[in-house]
Order: sequence, then C-alpha cells, then structure tokens
Amino acid sequence: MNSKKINQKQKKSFGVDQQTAFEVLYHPLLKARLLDERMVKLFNQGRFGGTYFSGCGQEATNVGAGVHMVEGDILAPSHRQLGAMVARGITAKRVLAQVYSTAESPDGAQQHPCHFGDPELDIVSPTGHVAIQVVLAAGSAYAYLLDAYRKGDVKINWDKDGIVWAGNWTLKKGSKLNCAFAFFGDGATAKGDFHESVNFAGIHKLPVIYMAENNIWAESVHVTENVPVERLSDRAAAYGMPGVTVDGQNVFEVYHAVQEAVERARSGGGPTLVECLTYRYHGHSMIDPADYRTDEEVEKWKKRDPLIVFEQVAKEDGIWSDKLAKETEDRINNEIEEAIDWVEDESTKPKPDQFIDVTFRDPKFNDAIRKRWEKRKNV
Ligand SMILES: Cc1ncc(C[n+]2csc(CCOP(=O)(O)OP(=O)(O)O)c2C)c(N)n1
Ligand SMILES: [Mg+2]
Repeated sequence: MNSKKINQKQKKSFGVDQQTAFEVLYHPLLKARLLDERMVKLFNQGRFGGTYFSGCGQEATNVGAGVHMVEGDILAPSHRQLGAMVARGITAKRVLAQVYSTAESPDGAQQHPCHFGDPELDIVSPTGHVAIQVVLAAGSAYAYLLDAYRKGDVKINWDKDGIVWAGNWTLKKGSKLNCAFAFFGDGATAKGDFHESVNFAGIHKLPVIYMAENNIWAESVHVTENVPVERLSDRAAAYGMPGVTVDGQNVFEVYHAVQEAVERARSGGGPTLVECLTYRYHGHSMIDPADYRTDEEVEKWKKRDPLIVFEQVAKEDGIWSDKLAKETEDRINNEIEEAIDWVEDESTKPKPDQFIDVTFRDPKFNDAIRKRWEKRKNV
C-alpha cells in the first residue's frame, strides 16, 4: 500500500480520500465479490470440478488488510482469501487458472481449488490442514527478524549478567521490517498450531499481523463450541500482544486497525491479533447446504454487506461517486469475462512433469522462489 495516497488531514471516510477509497479499497472489494460470485456460478454450472470455497461476505476483512502489503511481505492465506489476494494484485486469469487446474495455475495446478499460493506475489501455499498457514507466517516473520539482525538493523538488549531474553531487541532507527499476514477462521483458533504460532510470535516480538476472521461458523460448528472467551481478540492477552475487534463488514474500519498493527510490526513493536466480525454467505463449500443456520441469520448479515457499508460510509463522508462506481464495475467485468474466455478456450492442461517439478521445487518451475532465495542468501 502506498501510504502517500492516504491524506489524513482530509478526514474523509476515516481519513481516506475519494481517489484512495475507490482505487485502493472499492476496486478490490468489488473485484473480489464479482469474481467470487462468478466462480460460484461456474462451479454450479459444472464448468470446473472439485468444490469451491466462497469468501462472499468476507471481502472487507480481506481487502482492509491486504492493501497494506508491500513487496516482500508474506501473505499466508486460508481458504477464503480471494479478497486479500486481489488486494495484493492477483489477476482474474491467475485465479481462474487455479480453480480450473490449468498449466498456468500460479501453484502448478497441484492443489485443491482454494488452498493455493502465488510465488510471484509472495503468497505462500497453505496445506489443507486448518491453521497450518498461521505457523508458516510466524516462521516467515522469524526469518525477517534474522535477516534484519544479520544486516545489523537489530540491537540485542543484553542485561547486566550477559543474558538476553527472547524478544528483548530493538530495531535501529529508520529501519523497517517486512510483515507476515496470517488469515484464519474462528475454528482455526481452537487448533494447537494456532496457539504455537501466536505464542512463538509473542515471545520473539515477530512482525506478524494475525487476521482472525470470525464468521461464527467452522463448517457446522458454532463459534461458541470452539471458543470459550467472548472475543477472539481476548486470546491475544495470553500471548503478550495487543488484540482488537473490528467491524469486519466495514473496510475503512479494518483498514485503519490493520494500518496501526502494521506500523507497530514494521517498526519492531511485535504482532497484533485483529479479530474481524464477519460472515460467509454461502455454505462452507459449494457442497454444503448450510442447514445448520437460519435464513434470518444470513439475511441479517446481508443487510450489512461490505459493499452496502462502503457506500453508506462514503456517502456520509461525501466521497461516494455513482460514476466512479460504474466505471469500476465495468472495468472489473471486462477483466473477468476476458479471463473466463481465456481459461476455457486458450489455457493449457498441466503435463505430468509439472506435478513432479512442483513437488521437488524445480527452479525451472518456480523462478520466483529461486530469485527470493538468491536475494536472502546474501543477507
Ligand atoms: C486439521 C483439520 N481438521 C479439519 C479440517 C476440515 N475443515 C476444513 S475447513 C474447516 C473449518 C474451518 O473453520 P474456520 O477456521 O472458522 O474457517 P472458515 O471456514 O469459517 O473460514 C474444517 C473443520 C481440516 N481441513 N483440517
Ligand atoms: Mg469460521
């Protein structure tokens, strides 16, 4: 995210001016929604197989965080991170190549449709196991810290007996750390992997942004059956990090909460747990009829849809524009239609060798990973 685009003095939509609001926030919000709904339709029409995990309804939590990522930051996604990926810059073509499992898939067409990474954009591939990406985020953040230490940007604060406690370090003035952004659901916070990751990050003061998407359900299990505290953000206290709960339907609110967390992490202040209250409109995946919840519950959340909330807030602040909204929608629809034509008519089937290359991380396949390794090797 280009911080120069934020004009705090204007105090529009919590400090975001019209251009930023439309370009940086509204465009990915709407692109994620339109692309997601289109993929739901394509799946239901039988145009790609397996299943599909929709993130419809959760776009504001994803975009409000994803736009803060800069080059070198790691995105550790779960299975509903289309919004964060779009905010990070993924194209409709790359997403469709993944769900259609074509040779052009950013992840080599080897994964489940919605558990995928993109080495070009520093999006790590999660495994299908719930919460594992949270562990990968802590590991990446630890690597950032070690890199900074090797470069001489980290000062270790030894005590008078020559002992140093983990986390007792300060970043050299003017230095900045890369951040790891971990996304996970309410259900994932009940897993051991989650606790180990946040505990480790808390101890070492790692630059991780923990994005807890509380959408009330973990498949058919209600949040109250997975979480014994009222707020997921209450969990943060146990790991010595700040925890905050925000309206996950309001992209401006998420944007500002994450901005604060990112500033702290980049300047060596450690991790933050940001709980976003949100909701998924579709079932757990396309094969889930979601009959464990009521229509009233779904309708209640749809009244506070991220796009409706965006328009309300932008209107209250006098920065809404019908013209900009229509232009944005047309631009996105063109990209999506072109991408669908391409994936169905021109993309290519993966060859068996591609799976072997992916598994053994052949640099021929994964140029982006090789380049990153070359860069880090010399730190
Ligand atoms: C270790 C493990 N257990 C169970 C599953 C099956 N599973 C996949 S997603 C999911 C629910 C996750 O819920 P939550 O973390 O709240 O994320 P949400 O789907 O709501 O976004 C479950 C149980 C799995 N993939 N891995
Ligand atoms: Mg959930």
